[in-house]
Amino acid sequence: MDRTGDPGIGLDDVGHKVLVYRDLVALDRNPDVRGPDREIEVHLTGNMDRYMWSMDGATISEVHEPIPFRAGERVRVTLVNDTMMAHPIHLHGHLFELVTGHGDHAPRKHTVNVLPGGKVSWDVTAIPGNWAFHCHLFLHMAMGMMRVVQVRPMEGDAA
Ligand SMILES: [Cu+2]
Repeated sequence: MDRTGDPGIGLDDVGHKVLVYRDLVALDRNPDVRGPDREIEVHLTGNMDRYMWSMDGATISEVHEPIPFRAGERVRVTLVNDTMMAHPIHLHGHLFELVTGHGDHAPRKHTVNVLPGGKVSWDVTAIPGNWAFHCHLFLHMAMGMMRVVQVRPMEGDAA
């Protein structure tokens, strides 16, 4: 479920106000306010007992295909955390807009923490290149919670 209104782990009963993702609002209007052209869902997966971490049930070493985007397209990415740990997920080369109800002043992030059992959606405008997309807990990344997002030019665009 959407947990962007929940305090982080250990901050439930601290006796003072805790800011949550939904409190964030961009100071400036977002540079790209188009709705998404398409949507993808990525599950954050793993096995706590064996300390195995993956995306969509497979590690980076088991998946040789990148996640394909087209340059300039607007993609809604929904991260679904199927594990019992929080994962701060980072996409290189981009700022994305969290879908937390702030319209054209959505907060812009390059990393978003996804709470256990939580899901987070964001919209991103794809920039050409091969971009690392991974959990920012180094051991999780090293164990395989990582992909490459490959952004290719649109058909017909000059190379
Ligand atoms: Cu992680």
